[in-house]
Amino acid sequence: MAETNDLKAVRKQVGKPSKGPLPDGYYYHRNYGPLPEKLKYIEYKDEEVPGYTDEETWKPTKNTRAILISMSNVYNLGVRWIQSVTMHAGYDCHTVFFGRLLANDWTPPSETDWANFGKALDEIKPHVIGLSIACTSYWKLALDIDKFVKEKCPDAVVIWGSIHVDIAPDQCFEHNDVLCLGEGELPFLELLDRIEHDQPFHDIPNLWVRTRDGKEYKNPMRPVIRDLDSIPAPIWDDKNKWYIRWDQLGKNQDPAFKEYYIFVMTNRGCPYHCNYCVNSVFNQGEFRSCGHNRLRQRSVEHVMEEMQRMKGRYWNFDNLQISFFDDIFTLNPEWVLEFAKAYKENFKNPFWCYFHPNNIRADVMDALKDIGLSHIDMGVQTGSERIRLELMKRPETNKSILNACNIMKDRDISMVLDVITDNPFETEQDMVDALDFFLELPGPYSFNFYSLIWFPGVALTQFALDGGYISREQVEDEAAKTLDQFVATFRYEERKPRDKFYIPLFHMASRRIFTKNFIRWLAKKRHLENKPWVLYRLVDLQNFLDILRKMTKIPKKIKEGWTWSRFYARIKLYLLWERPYNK
Ligand code: B12
Ligand code: SF4
Repeated sequence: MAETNDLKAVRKQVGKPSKGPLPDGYYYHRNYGPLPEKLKYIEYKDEEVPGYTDEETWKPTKNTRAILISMSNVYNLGVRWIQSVTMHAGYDCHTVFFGRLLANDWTPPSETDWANFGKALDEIKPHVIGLSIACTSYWKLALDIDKFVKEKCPDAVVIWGSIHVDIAPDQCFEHNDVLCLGEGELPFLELLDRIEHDQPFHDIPNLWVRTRDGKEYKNPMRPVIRDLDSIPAPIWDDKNKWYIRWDQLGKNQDPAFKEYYIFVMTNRGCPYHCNYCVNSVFNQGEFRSCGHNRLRQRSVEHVMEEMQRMKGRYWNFDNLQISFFDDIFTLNPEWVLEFAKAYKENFKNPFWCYFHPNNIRADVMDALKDIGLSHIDMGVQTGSERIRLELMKRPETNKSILNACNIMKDRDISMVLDVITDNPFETEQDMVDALDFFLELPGPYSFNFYSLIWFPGVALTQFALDGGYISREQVEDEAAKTLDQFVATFRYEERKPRDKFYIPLFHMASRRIFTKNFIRWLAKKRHLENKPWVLYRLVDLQNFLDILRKMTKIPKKIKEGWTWSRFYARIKLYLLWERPYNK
């Protein structure tokens, strides 16, 4: 393609049948053409392309330029993976991290931010613009960004991908002509390759394309990448990274390195199908037949290599806590044992990860504890077994949660349990049962309370809509509730008085500062429903005492080798994430 920004010629071709085979010598050839038999996996092989090894010396070898836009998310692993694959293949692919959100703390982009975004687009002059709608809550922002980029770069091909496209493709297709469903690495790469070679792209597997003459192509999906080692790891360096937030424009600077989190993903896929979660969508229909829900585990070496590259990048790396952001970290226990050995040899960072109560093995916990597991985060979502099993379609019983907690308690591993609040299906009896159960669990432990968000596309939302429990305006593309109330906070006025009463009691049940008898006694004082502030102040008192309790552990931590820098990083994390609960 000519070294020009004008893609009209390319666009005109869209819709015409492909003329003959694509040029030879392209590794993606094996992913191209008629779809192979279902679930017969096809892989991209890294060694077949020159590769991206060094940000200082790397130069694009192709003409097509692309931008990926990550909305309010400086981590966006999906986008980092796509950028990594396309830069390995020689494309000048940039990521713009537009805005930033962490737990209930979002401000819309300012006028200066939009102007800075315009400057970035002017400088990059992209042929392809990829918008990652990783969270439905940014739907309205996505539409604004889409309008802005189409005005600024009228000739560029604008493609949308990520979770919201997966769960609401029809809605997205009404607003944009090119969508990518499912994993984006290979379809996006193939799109760039087609544009590079002046080929039409209406028939790329995973893409939905509306051509200029109005024809619609909803192509089937290709099998998922089974061997995750066959694609390069997510990219973490300053090359081609932009950030726009708080009136600042950063060029060739990865904003993640200024943060207090390190995110690593070692696997893809979750075999469960809890009916409020995106994985329930991946567990059915075409997503399922492509293997989207299947566990795919990167090798230990692949993960270690990525982490070694991150080391030295982050300020204060050794003192930062690592978040292994797999849906469930321990799905493959043998892998975890192998990983633990390698981690011990190479890293000293504390870390945490998500666990499922049904996937906890004592020997695995021993190994993880030994290498720095700071806490586990386990989704139980409700203390009511009835709600968990029957409504949320989670498989774990109270007994299996208790068993998992006992394994942690015996090993002195801190536990954080995720619970979803503001569930209109919970009855008074469910709340009573939940409090009993939380008091039964071995304490102290902590809760992350999340307010129930009605994400489109998942069965629970449909059930609530069909039953008239919620209105269409409460569905997240309209409501954007996570921007303010993802982490459940006391200041949420719309919460039912009954939930305002029980949430602080649950909180008290977990920390064990107050006695169980005192909490049970409080639970009988139902008139406090109208004065929940009394309970909130008790939680404040509990938190204060809890901090004092934590401070008594400081000498032990110092003995264990904790530096001031590590304490500082932990305090920052506490302020960033844990405090909003009490805002
Ligand atoms: C890791 C993670 C995070 C991390 C990192 C975010 C990220 N996306 O990487 C952090 C902690 C920052 C985070 C934050 C939040 N998250 Co989150 N997160 C996840 C999690 C567990 C995994 C995402 C992931 O990395 N998957 C692996 C990668 C490879 O897949 P992927 O992101 O889907 O990307 C692939 C494709 O979608 C596609 N693709 C992606 N972008 C693009 C762009 C283009 C152009 C193309 C062509 C393709 C494409 O290609 C990618 C590579 O294959 C998911 C659950 C899940 N299993 O998906 C929830 C999930 C995405 N998060 C969710 C939510 C609600 C949030 C928060 C609102 C929470 C909060 N208030 O803090 C924020 C919102 C952040 C934001 N601004 O988007 C929800 C979103 C639900 C929805 N319908 O919108 C999910 C689905 C969990 C759930 N409840 O079901 N999250
Ligand atoms: S176990 Fe977790 S990640 Fe898996 S489907 Fe359930 S909520 Fe989603």
